[in-house]
Order: sequence, then structure tokens, then C-alpha cells
Amino acid sequence: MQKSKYLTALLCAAAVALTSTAALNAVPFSFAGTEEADGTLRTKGSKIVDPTGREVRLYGLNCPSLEWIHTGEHMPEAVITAFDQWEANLVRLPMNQDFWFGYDQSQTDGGKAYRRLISEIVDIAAERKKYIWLDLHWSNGGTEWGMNTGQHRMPDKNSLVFWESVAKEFRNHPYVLFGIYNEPHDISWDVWKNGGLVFESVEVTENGKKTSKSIKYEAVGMQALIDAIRATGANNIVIVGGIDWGFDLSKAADEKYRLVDTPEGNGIVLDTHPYPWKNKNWSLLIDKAGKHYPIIVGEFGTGPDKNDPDKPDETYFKNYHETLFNWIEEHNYSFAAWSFHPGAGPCIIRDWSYEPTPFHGVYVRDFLIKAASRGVSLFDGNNYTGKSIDIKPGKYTSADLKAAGMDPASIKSVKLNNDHSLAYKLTLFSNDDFRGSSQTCIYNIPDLQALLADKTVKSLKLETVKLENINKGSSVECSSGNDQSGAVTDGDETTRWIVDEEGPKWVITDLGTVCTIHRIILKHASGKNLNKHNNNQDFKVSISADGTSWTEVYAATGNKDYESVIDFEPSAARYVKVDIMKGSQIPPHTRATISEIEVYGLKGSETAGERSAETQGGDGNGSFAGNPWIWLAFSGLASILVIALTVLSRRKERIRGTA
Ligand SMILES: [Ca+2]
Repeated sequence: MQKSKYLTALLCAAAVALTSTAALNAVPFSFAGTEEADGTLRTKGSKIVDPTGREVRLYGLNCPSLEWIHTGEHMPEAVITAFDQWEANLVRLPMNQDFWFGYDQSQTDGGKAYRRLISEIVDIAAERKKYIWLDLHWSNGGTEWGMNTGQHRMPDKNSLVFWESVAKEFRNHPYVLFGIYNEPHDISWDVWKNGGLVFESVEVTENGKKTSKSIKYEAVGMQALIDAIRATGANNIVIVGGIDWGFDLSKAADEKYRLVDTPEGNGIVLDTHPYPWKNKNWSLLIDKAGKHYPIIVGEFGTGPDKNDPDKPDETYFKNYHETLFNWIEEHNYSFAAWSFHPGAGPCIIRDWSYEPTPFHGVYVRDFLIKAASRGVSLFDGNNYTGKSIDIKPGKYTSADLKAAGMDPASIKSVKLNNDHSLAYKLTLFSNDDFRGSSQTCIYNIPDLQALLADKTVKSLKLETVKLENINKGSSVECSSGNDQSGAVTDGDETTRWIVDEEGPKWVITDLGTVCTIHRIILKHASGKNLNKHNNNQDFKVSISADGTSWTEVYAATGNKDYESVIDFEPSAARYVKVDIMKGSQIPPHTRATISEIEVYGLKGSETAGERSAETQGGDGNGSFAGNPWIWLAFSGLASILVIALTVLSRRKERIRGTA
């Protein structure tokens, strides 16, 4: 009904040819080595892929307001900021089915301005080769247009009309995804898929007074919405939220409830909203469906209790985000964080200056910026100067690198942008087909030519390597309390070494052999739900290769945090020592507590010049002249004693073998 009320004046943006470089910037973990006709995404099993078939992960933000006010708030400014300043490659845009057709009392143009604004936002994304997720957020609960506008249990008959119209508008637009309904809730899986009778209580104003009113309506199921969209010829990816407020996907992949796409359709992606108060059994509720469908975490976030801003505390916020991001990365999911608006909590920004909130925004911003820059930077000058390009994990021929703006022969320095959980392994090959002599590096290389001499690189491969705590199970010696000493390397944060007497206190852990390490995480007294006042205040951390000569890598005064993350240049070390000068924050400060000393790096080491069995055989054309060899290089301190030569895959096996 009412479709004839307006004629769309909006045109889909024409498909624009992508350059490889643009694709590189837009899509983490995807590199388009060839020209693409457009950026259209499709599902392939449990992955989202680009037109070249490469996996794409969408990392972005929700920019709300167009669901509650038809003019939007700070639109399109917020979307531009999300893309350009926060490095999102996806914006989820909540919408309102009444506004689209102009049914709000304050709209007098039949929705024309609203539709124009949505189209303008889509154009902003397309110009950047980034993506807009159109999300139907507010509907009518089965009542008439303009009535009971808000979040409801299920979409209604008007939603069907909305999607027929929106699908025609953005039919096969390469940068538009359709999120068919925000958060279905309090319904069965059968109603979710097939529709059916839904009862709800809504708040209405009658005679100037607010009152509750029961409504019932025939909800439209997710399958009917998909069918309506496909019937317009629109094959855009469709995103579907689970039950329980868009969270629960436990039965979405069951034969009985599985949604069906047309053969031409670009596929179905499932959306989940794992807020902190939701069930934590993500493997059953989400990952099970994630084996069959790509998953996008369409909303998440956490915020302080308004009545008690200190509760939950900083550790809680950090743990929530770290757990969530690690899980997203581990399963190759995509996400859009809630929300890039200072008034729709959990808020990512404090105000319209876009300053991130300390409890949510900082974590999201850091992740997005790291993801966008994640990978390896190749420079045509020594010491990370000159022109540079960033590459994501993948394989690159000379032609790929030249297309991205870097002749492999001109690479002078290499920087690996490691983050908390991931490190990179870059392998350089003398031939253009990932064969020939190979050289592997896991640390920054300030002067590649010096190491290569007159040899040249033709192709390269970049992989990610998960960092592991190599100190787990290490033997421990301490100033006193030796009976509990094993607790600092048992990998269990709930077990601790605690001493109460006065005087100097120290703990030394032993990796068993000299290793190349670059990060220590010291965990003090308390995690979540424990007394943070027992965290050590003044302490220092030192490392040693021989147990005699020590190098201090960190010193703290007045620490209050549970966790101290200590990063330093890759260094040869076997022993890690923690000296505690002032313990607990509770006078007389004599209690010293450590729950865990974690060490990250490569376990064991080999002497320089050792040949590795993993390297390829001689290349036959002399580019790398001579025998196969392998090296690991890093920029660093003069005090670094040993350059450890190793191969990560072998090393990881060895770590597992000794754990
Ligand atoms: Ca422990």
C-alpha cells in the first residue's frame, strides 16, 4: 500500500571501478590485486568475500538517530567522521519505516528529504569504497503507518512495504547491505522465520495521559522479507538478527529454521548483539551458527552504572572488550559497535567533538585504527622513511606490489605493526611465484638492502602469528613464600603468590633457555571481583640472559592497575625478575602479590647463521645467490645480545611440546 505515493528521485550510485590501493585501504585483510568492477560483497560458506573471492572483514560503527528523528543528528558528519577519522569500513545506519515514506507528523514532503539524506550517506560510503548497512530499527507493531513507531518484537506488514521500496532504491548497489530487522525478541524460532501472531504492550497517549495498551499483530517473518527483497531483483547481502533482542542465533542454522536465499542472491549474514548482560555461552548461541553463516556482531558495548560510576571498574571494561575482540578475530567475524552517538548508550563518544568514552569508545577506536593500519608497512627509504604502502596478510607478486604502488626492488625498510594479540611473519622470495630462496622476518627491518646485499625480492607472503605466553609452567624462585611460587606461572589468574612481611621482595622466573622476548604482562593481586587495593604500587621489571647481568625494562611508581603491560624491543632473555619496593595500597604496604608473570616472544633461540630446514631450496636463477637461508631481523638496542634465528611454525610446535 501507498507505494504510489511517491516516486523515487534517488539513483543508485553507478558502480565505480576500484583501484587496488583503494581496496587495500577499505577492507582489512583483503587485497585486490586486480581491477574490480565494483565492491559487491557475497557470502561464501561462513565468509564474506569481495569480487575477487578474497575474504573481507567489516569493522565499523553504528551511527544512530535516523530512527528517532527524520532529519538525523549530526548527519552525515558522524558517518564521515566514522569513515575518515575512526577508520571504520562499515557504518550501520538505523532507520525508521515511517520516515522513509514521510508518515511522521512533522514530515510534509512524503519522506523525500529523509530518502535524500540516506542516499547522500550511501554516496559518502561509495566514494570511499566503504559499506553502509541499512538497518530497519523502528516499525509500527502491526498498527497503521505513523502509529506506535518504535522498537517492536517483529517486523510488520508495513516493514514489507518498506523493504520493497528500499530494495528497489539500492538494488545491487555495491556498497549497500540490507539489515532486515534490528532486534527480534520474545518470539519463537518459528515466528522468527515464518511470521505469525505476536502480542505486545505499547505505550500510548490517550487524552493527554500515557498509558499501556495491548496490541496483537501478524508479524512478517524473516523469510518473507528476504523473498520480498529478492523479488525486486536486489541481490544485496541480507543481514538478519537473531531472537532475544538480536542476540541468540542458536537455531538459525538448524535445518528447520534455516533461511533460504535465491540462487542469484549474494547471501545471508547473521547478526548478533552480545551485550555484557547476555549469556556468555557464545560457542553454543553464536559460533554454532557461525560455522554455516558469516557472523556480524551488529551491536555491542558497555558503560558505567549511572548510580555508581566506579562499578563496574576499568578492569571490567577492558576485559569485556579484550574478550570480545579476541573472539571476533579468532572466528573471523565482522562488527559494528554501538553507538557513535553521545546520547545512545553504550556511548562510544562523549560529545560531538567525537572524543571517545573511556569505558567503551577508546577500545573501539584503538581496535579500528589498528585494524586499518594492521599489517606491514613497506618503505622505499631506510629507517621507515620515504614513500610507503601498507599490506595486509596475503600473497603478493611483483605485479601486485607494483599495482599497490611499490616496486619490490625498491623496498628499503619494513615495519611490522604488531598489536596485543597478533604478530606478523613476512617471507620474502627470490622468485615471483613464492618459490626460490626465502627469507623470513618477524621483527622490523630498518635497512633491508644491507641484509639483502645485492639480492632482490620478487614476491612476498605475509601471515599472522598468534602470540603466546611462553612463561607458562616456568620454574620460579622468590625472596620468600616459595611454597606459592608456582602460582605466578601456572596460567591461572586466580592463584597468587602473596607475602606479607616487611623488606625487599622479588620473584624470578626462568624460561629454561635464552629466548627472544618483547612483551611482559605482569598481573598483580586482583582481577574482576577481587580487591584492587592489593595491586603492587612500586616495582621494577628486569630481564637477563644469564641470571647475573640484568637490564631493567620497566619501573612503576604508584601503580594501581591489576595488569601492567610492558613492551620493549625484542631482546635475548632467559630470566625475568620483578622487584617489589612497595606492595599493597593498604598501609603499611607490606603485602606483595603477583598472580601471573606472562612473557611473549619466541621460545628458545638459535645462533646467527644457522640454516633452517624450512627454507625453500635454491632458486636456480641466482637471485639470492647460494644456499637457502633464513634470517630474522629487528631494529633495536645495542644491548641486544643475540639475534634469534628460528622459524615460527616449528617454534610453536616446540612450545606446545614442552608445555
Ligand atoms: Ca597464577
